[in-house]
Amino acid sequence: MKGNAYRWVGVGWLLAMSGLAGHVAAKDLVMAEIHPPGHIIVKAEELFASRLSELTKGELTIQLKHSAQLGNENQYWENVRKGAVDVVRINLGGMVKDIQSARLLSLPYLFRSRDHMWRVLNGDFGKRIKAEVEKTGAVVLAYYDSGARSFYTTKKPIQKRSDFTRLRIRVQDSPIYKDLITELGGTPVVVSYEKVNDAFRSGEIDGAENNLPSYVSSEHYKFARYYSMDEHSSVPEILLMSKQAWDGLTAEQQKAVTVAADESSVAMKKLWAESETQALAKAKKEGAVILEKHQVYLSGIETYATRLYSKYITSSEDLGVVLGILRSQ
Ligand code: BDP
Repeated sequence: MKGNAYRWVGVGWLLAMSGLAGHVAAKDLVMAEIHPPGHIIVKAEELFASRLSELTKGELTIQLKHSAQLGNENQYWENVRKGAVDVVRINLGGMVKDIQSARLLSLPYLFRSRDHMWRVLNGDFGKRIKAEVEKTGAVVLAYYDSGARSFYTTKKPIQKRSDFTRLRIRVQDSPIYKDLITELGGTPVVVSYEKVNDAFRSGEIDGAENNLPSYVSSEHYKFARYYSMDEHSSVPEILLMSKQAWDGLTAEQQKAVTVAADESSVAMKKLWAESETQALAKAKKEGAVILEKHQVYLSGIETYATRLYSKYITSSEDLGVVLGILRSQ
């Protein structure tokens, strides 16, 4: 009797082990995001997370730390390269100090439309960004839409270049944005995204710039109700995984990560226009004053903004690249 019992325990152990053979330990990947739930970017990330766990049958899950729980985007960019966080979504505008292709992409008035931007990202230029970023220790998973960024101000709308005089405008921590504001005649003030409302409240800034979904989701419209659609830049978002986390995945898991990221980007692209329309409607409903593109005297603004090209295009190769983008259909 006793002998039989031992045999059964032994068989059970063998069965359990055979079930485990070939089984890959589940991993919970930590992902950092500054936006709160409800923002279209977070919706895309939720989709990425659910598809990833579906495709890997629960082997890989994403723990999404939204609303800047893990700090600001500068820290995310640093930490993803160090392997201190597994996945981050940041704006390419924040990578300008380290990545030359991000610098070129941040040049004002480079793209004529979202379609134009996507064609460039899906072509050789997208490959160049990927290669440059991957040299720094992060793996590019996908790009997300970020629409066009425009200026918004507290006291009076921006309609022409001289309206920038004496205005302190919040910018991302990017030399290009700082130079842009200076060229336009204002004073740039670097403030991280999650502190912009405080900066408005304390009077440290008179304006900022962003796309419509972020303008509304961040509630900047409560402080700066004049939104002038000058659409000076279209810098996409980028989804990155640390090289360390990536190398710890099996080839199958890496494939699943790529597929899930790609699907979330495609889905988000479809939802983007709708999210802009909704943000615009909400801004208007809340009393924001929207100046359409034709109400802004763009030629003056553009002339000064595009002076940055001579500073940031530093080689004949890059000149060729930028001219190629400007001329492309
Ligand atoms: C938002 C981007 C975010 C940027 C933020 C900003 O999604 O990545 O950091 O603007 O202006 O639209 O800092």
